[in-house]
Amino acid sequence: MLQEILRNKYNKSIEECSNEEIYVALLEMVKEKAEERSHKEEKKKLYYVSAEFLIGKLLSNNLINLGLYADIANELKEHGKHMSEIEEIEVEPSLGNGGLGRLAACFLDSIATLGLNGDGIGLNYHLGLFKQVFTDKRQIETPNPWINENTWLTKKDDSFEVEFGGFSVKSTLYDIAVTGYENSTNALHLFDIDSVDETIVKDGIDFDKAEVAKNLTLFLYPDDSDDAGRLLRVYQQYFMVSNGAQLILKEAKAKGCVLTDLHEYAAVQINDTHPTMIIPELIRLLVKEGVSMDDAIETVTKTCAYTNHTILAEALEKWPMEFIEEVAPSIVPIIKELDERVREKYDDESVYIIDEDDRVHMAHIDMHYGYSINGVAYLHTEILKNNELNNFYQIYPEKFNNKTNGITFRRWLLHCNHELTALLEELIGAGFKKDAMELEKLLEYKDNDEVLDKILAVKTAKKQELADYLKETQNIEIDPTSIYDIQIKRLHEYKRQQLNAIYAIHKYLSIKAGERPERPITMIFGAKAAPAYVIAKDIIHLILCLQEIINNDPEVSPYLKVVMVENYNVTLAEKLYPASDISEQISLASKEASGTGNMKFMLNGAVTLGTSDGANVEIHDLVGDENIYVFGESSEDVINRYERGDYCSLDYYIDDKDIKAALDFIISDEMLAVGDEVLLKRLFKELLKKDWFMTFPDWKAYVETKERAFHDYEDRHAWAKKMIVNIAKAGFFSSDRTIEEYNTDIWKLTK
Ligand code: 26Q
Repeated sequence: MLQEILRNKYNKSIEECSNEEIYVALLEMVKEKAEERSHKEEKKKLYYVSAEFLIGKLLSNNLINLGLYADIANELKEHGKHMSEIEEIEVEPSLGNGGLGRLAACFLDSIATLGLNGDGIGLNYHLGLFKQVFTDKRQIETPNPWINENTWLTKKDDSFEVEFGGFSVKSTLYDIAVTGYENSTNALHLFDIDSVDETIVKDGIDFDKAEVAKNLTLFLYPDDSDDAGRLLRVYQQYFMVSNGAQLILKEAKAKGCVLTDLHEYAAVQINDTHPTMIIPELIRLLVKEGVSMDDAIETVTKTCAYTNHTILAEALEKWPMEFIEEVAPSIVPIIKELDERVREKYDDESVYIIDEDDRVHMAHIDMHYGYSINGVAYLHTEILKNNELNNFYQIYPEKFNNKTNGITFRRWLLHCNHELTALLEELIGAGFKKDAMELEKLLEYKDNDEVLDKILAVKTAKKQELADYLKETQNIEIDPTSIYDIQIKRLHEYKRQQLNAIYAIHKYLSIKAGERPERPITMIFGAKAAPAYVIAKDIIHLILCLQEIINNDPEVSPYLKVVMVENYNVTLAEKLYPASDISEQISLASKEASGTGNMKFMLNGAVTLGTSDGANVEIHDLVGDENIYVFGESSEDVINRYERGDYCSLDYYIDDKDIKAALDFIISDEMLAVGDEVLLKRLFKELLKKDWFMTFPDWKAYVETKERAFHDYEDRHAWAKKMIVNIAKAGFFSSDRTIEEYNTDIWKLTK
């Protein structure tokens, strides 16, 4: 098949074509095939509106979903080429920060796979999230261009006018096809403007913030941003939702929708508060078309649903009213009207939309003027109901519901782990590819020594592959017979990479003191820090210093290695999950809404070492005590401690000699010889004097539990059994299940 395509396009054989030529030919073919499968429109449509879609590379996934992967891969192989080399040509679009953006991408895959009528709406950031480079053991941010002439983007004819304060712009729409697995094709709509000017970027990711028309869709904002960028973030949000709202109304009208029946034609899922302004914008547009304010509010409330992804108070968006006055003056009267109506009904300032400092609480708009509020894991939703959003739960108990996150098995098993997929197919047939719950059939083999050996062999092969890759790309050598203990996620104090890093110091010191581990350990980190998040960057510096000291110490490096991979992204994740033995999920209990990496590790046969937080709780329930390593305080303990306000990290430093030794090492001569004194001392002080996310109460339990896991690893068959149970029980975390639940409980689309 490929032969013929290349012959027609270039008049060359496979052997004669460069990898780039093959990539371009496959891209074109996939785009055509995807187009052919476009589905017929139903009356009601879901719009998943999100500031982020972290879609990853698309070629192989699309080939899998179109049912073409095996044939193409084989044909390439027959002619001396390899699919992985062709994949290298594609540039990964970095249109997301982390979990929330990747979740949106998994959801699009499942929506199309289930044949649901639903599209994504977002922004076409030209440079996406920054690329991370390590220089002098620090994170440096550089631009990450991803759009070239060979792109998945297809320019469409739709264009809308968006009015900002004082000027307006016209949008251009680009679509990316979303291929469902053996099903229809949906669309990811990404809005853009033609005037964006990439040449205004200077010095890293710094750029001239003055001219909105030139920088509107230039970058994706990191999840914690400096003030200068905040206004532009509001411009981006309003641009996204105004386009989205206009597209939604256009499509509904084309189907004959009477505007007060909008909810029968559209369900709008608001992915965290970033797209919240779509509520006042839809109301504005309906009123402009002659619908009364009362009716417009009622209809929009029946159309929009909100997902909360965080319990960190500082991450809940509150925009100064003056920002909205400058960016989107036409929705200001609507927001004020919405606030007035709340004030008339409730005598409780904490549920008002506009607070006494004239800031607009975006989540409050969603909760009053949407019909559904969901958290992303059981524990998270409980905390929302009983703590963080309790005031709203009192008012609207019927709106609250849980939708435990999920991941697409097409990318996180079929694509990234061909070896495991093949073994599973050999053992339990191919049914799990369509119905993830069929993975449970694997349990039958948990005491079968031959199968246990095969599972271990797959893991070893993937560990070797990662070792080869790291050697080739980052010149780092790791030992595939060591334990791969991996923590990969955005850098944040609540995720507690610092706890893991301090363990590395502790282990280093104990090996120096003569206590060798039973088997060498490779600690792998991957994380980007928001550019303005000082402590997060100091933690990266700490890890990179440890990498240098530990890996170059001949006494220690045979037993312990620390590796921080550069520019952790979806593509790297696809190599890391399959190679992992231990999945570090060590957030401070109550703070990680769900986590989705935890599910990807589990699916690839890693065993979780984690706190009772987010979806870890559900993993624990599914696999049982024997097949997970849980430690640390409960979310209740942590919430109570915050309420008491009596946490004092210094007490732990004084009372625990291991903590003291490890912390002192951060500012030891050895560290200062390789690191920056200012950064290291600042971090030392932070951990001792503040430590807002409470690193130390869980220290003892963490060390003990981790050592127990390392020890258990030595009984290879017992460990392989744990791997099997984890894989077998991962079916619940298929995003197909999550999307079925969204549809049954919230969207109610016909299939
Ligand atoms: C807000 C204002 C200004 C600039 C940026 C932001 C911003 C951007 C991104 C705030 C938050 C985010 C991303 C949040 C996120 O990724 N949350 C994660 O969502 C996952 C999917 O539900 C969960 O699994 C994770 O637990 C949660 O941390």
